[in-house]
Amino acid sequence: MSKLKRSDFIAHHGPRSLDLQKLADSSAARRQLGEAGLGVDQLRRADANHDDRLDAGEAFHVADDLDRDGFRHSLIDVDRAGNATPAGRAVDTLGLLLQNRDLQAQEPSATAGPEQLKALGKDLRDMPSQLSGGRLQLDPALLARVERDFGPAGRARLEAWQQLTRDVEDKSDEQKILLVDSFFAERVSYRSDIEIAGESDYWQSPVETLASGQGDCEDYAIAKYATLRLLGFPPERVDLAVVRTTSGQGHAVTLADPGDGEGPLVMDNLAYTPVRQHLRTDLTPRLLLSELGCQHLNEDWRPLLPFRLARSMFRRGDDALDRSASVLPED
Ligand SMILES: [Ca+2]
Ligand SMILES: [Ca+2]
Repeated sequence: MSKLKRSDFIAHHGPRSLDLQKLADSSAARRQLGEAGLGVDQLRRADANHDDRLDAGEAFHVADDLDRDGFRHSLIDVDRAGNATPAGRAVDTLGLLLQNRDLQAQEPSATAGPEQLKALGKDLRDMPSQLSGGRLQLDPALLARVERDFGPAGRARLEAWQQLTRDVEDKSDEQKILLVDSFFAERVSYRSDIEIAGESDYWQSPVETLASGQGDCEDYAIAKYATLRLLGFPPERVDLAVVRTTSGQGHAVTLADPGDGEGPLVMDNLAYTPVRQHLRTDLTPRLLLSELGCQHLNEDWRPLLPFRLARSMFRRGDDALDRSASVLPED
């Protein structure tokens, strides 16, 4: 991990050009800011304060891992003591995300409503996919159903997902994590559960999320979890994590361990790119969920009990994993 001043950042990354007016005019941005408990004015102040602090050498970008592309992981700013600064985090996790990724997400399929979505979820078991050597092959009946109910864009997203499992075959586990994260950022638009499913909390399977092109935090998290599982990550190295943000909002992310001894990466739809768990001091962990079960955590990400509880202890997540079973490996 290295600390970098703004001049270093610009040298590698080009000047930041956060267009706050574009953010203010974007309904997708307003939803994201609302979920994070931030107004556009707060973002504007945070952005100015953040630049002042960078100029004064009071804050630094953290580069978790510099590579040839530079700053792949640079996301969170820290103060001199190495603590993440709320201003820098607000700007970088929301601003860069909104400008560079979420606003470019493909248009969702608006034709289908909650009824079609939930009917698809219920019927997934009858349309099992095939997995061979980490390659996903979806049931032709499923693709036809999605095209009928959600339009050609829904089918195209599912076919792109199949293709992803072929395209990343030769990549390292860390590269797979980064590519899976950006795959869903580029194809899924943020929508609240009420808008998508007509319920206050509905956890989608990855097929539902890609068919509709819509989801909220846990839907991104489940889709990334399932994709890494079918790419061969064992359940010991990937988890869904339910957390709280600094504004007290419930939130869900995926934890994925690339197996290099540096700890898991946090895949977060509100963040620009995955960073190591130890850098996400803004998140207060609550529980982990995977096919292995459910585990309550203390504030240091340590389990409260020495064993996992049954998945069914966390009903909504368990139900979504059940609906995802047709695209999960059977190991
Ligand atoms: Ca939700
Ligand atoms: Ca949801």
